[in-house]
Amino acid sequence: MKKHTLKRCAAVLAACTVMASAMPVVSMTANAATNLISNSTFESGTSGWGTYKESGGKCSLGTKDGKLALTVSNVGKLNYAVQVFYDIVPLYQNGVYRLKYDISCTTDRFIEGMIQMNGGDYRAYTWKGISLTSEPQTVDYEFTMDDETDIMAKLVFNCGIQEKYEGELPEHTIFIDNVSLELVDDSKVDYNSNRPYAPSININQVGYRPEGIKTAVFRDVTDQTEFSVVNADTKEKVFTGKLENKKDNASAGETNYTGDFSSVTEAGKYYISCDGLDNSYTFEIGDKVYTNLIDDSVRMLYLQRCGVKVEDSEFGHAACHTDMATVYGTNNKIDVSGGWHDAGDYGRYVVPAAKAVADLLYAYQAAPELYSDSIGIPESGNGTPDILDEARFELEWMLKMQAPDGGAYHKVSCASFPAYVMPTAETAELIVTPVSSTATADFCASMALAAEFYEKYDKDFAKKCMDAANKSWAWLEANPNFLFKNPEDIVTGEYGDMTDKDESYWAAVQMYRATKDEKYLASASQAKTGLDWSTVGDYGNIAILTMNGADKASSVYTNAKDAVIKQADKLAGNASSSPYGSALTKYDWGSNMTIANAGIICGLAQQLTGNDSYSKAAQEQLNYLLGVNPVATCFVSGYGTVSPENPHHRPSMAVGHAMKGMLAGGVNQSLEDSAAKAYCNGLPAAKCYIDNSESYSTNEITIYWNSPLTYLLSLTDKSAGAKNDEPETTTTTTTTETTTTTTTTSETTTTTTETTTSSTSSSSETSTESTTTVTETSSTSSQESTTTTSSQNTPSVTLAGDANCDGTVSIADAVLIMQSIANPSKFGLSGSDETHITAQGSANGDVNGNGNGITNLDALTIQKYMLNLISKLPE
Ligand code: 9MR
Ligand code: 9MR
Ligand code: ZN
Repeated sequence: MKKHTLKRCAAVLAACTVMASAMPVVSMTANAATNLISNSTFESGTSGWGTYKESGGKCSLGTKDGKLALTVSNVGKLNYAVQVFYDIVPLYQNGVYRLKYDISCTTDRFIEGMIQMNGGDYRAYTWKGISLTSEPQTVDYEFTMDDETDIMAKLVFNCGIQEKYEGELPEHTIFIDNVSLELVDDSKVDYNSNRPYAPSININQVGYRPEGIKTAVFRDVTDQTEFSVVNADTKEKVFTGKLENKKDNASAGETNYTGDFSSVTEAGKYYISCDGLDNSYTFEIGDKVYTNLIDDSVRMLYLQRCGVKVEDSEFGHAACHTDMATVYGTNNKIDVSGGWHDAGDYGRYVVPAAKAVADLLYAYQAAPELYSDSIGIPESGNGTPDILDEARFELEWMLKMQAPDGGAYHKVSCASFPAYVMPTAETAELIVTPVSSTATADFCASMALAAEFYEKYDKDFAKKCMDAANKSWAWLEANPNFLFKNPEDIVTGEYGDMTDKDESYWAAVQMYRATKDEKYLASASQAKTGLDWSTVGDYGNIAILTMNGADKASSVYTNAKDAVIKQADKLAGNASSSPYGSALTKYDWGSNMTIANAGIICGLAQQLTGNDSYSKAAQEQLNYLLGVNPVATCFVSGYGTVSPENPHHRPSMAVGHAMKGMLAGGVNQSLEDSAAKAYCNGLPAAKCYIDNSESYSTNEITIYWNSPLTYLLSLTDKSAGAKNDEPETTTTTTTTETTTTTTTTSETTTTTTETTTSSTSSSSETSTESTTTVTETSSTSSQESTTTTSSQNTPSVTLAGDANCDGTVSIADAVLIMQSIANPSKFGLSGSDETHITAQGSANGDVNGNGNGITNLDALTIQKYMLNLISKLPE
């Protein structure tokens, strides 16, 4: 074949096999004939390479004599039961590639080498069967990428069982070296063919309430100064305004202008025009623009129901996950059927469930008239608003998750995530994991809240909830700081935590609200914050601030109010300096929840003060979610012009298109999955989102991302708060304290604001919380003094017994000590991952008085201390 000269173009646009219009523009450098495999000679280890095992396959990966060495001890039951792979190679349609590698094996055997789709039908774009011997052979050939461009393909060697061989292979090692993949001819590549459309004018694609804040965001502006709002039916210009607020927006990598058209209030369909730029997508103004969205955002939860038959023309299914579940580490089987599937997976977890339920109940409380009894669930028409019926479905399951002693089991799921199948096809054993104090406190708070809401509709159920709340409160008092970590053999969602102080605060205030008994407030002297699943203090604040007849002079009320307003000042400040109105300055996994949470805090601040700048910020968060964002996406599936079509959601993936009404996780600057790494590499932080079903870190959906959307839709409605206590007449000043360093997910006390360390991506679920001021200050300062004064290997004790250095002594410290002994590679002193015990922790943990380092006796001593068998540490 005649070679064409390579184009000299340096920067090209990545094409995309999915959803061209919603894909962010990705620029990549396609250097002629460079090796697309970064670690190809294995001089410095296996980095970039990994293994996959299933169906009995067993292997280990390392290097030997400068070669990649895969030792296969069991070929398993499938050709791909053992795989060694290199992830993320870009293949452009019509590109001619040269693939080359040296390969040999200690045993004669057959394997397959290929580059395949990572996901979907895992098709091979190129495939070679190779008979290996101990003599290294060089595989070297060219192929043309005939399929659509795939910039996240995977180079894979299938080393599982091969039909050609009968019987078992002995343990053997496969050596691979000098791997190279080059694009040798791109003359037929059309790098622009799938170029995503990035509109120059961004608006809320669902639309605006007549009285709502309406801001169009412009980019790609050259010399334009004016824009118009055009009636989409009559083409009449109804309003002309100025482009304002020019701003270099570093987080989005663009220069923006905004155009305010809030004064357009007449119902109708419109678009924005601006000479030289494409018109915006069409949007609506009207009183009812969010009616369907409000219904679908709740009905989506119905479609996530587990353990019962679900009726829907597309997503209906028979009852799933109905088997009895095994209590972890025992032979006990219990019935924990029911509840909602958490997300794109089918686990059911108490911690995020509590957030979801609280959002729904408070959403209902904030604007009851928005919630009908006719959204299309089995309970529609029963006289109870459907949002309450739906929340009750989850609460009934949560009740089953309460252990006989009052604690709440942390979660129920299979040991690992299933394939991309409908829920009924996940039939592996269900496992209920141990109780935790975070789950129990969240459970307690939800039940106390529920008791109040269902009293009017079903007294027996309300009583059942209150009894459960009381029992869990008693458990909590006896078992503080009983934190959860996934057991090693369970890899589904962890929802772990570093502290349960914010959960306990919420439970305490909610118990007070339910009982009016001030004894509960003894442990609620400082307000906490957070509407996340890991930080929930603001639910305690909401409990007191929206309580009927709350004593507004009480410290619990004023602390809560101060905490909310302080956060709202910060968030509204961020929003006003962002062209897109975003209250966030950092985008983590689930940032759309954090946006919605920010809107909720601002909405509450508006109710507390009557100050409309908070209401503006709240509405801007809603506008962001529905299209006013740098990726020009309405993040709710099935709404707006461009919305997620390929969510990481197993039912949608199994059916082949997106379920309606689901809020995607959204922008995540940490690139925590292969698709995000491939498509968002090099993009500005606020544009790291990809509508690809493999992108679970940007495009998954969850029950607790939809629920704050629902709450925000309530709080931004003009009816919101109408039935609540009147806002106070004196308007609180909203000057922002410039020293505030809180992030939206961090916990703060009302007296001192704490900076949270922001996490490396994958550990974000456990690291965004800080402990109380007192503890933190003391442990920080003493750690500092340790580094300067004490000898390097034996830090002086900061808190005897505090092996995990979280500022408190609890059973978790004993557990960590035992883990560090039983499993030193993961928890021992020699590693630096967050799972490992630190030198400081080891010093703190040596409490049995013999000073010889941590042993199981130290763990025992801590347990004795927890049980009050000894009165102080060290013993
Ligand atoms: O499908 C899983 C999703 O629900 C989780 O949020 C995500 C992170 O825990 O993991 C997904 O499962 C992936 C797993 O972690 C790694 N192998 C591929 C799985 C499917 O993408
Ligand atoms: O929402 C969770 C996010 O805050 C974490 O960063 C992430 C990684 O631990 O996990 C998310 O929760 C996932 C859960 O573990 C499994 N079900 C899907 C959830 C959403 O992706
Ligand atoms: Zn199920």
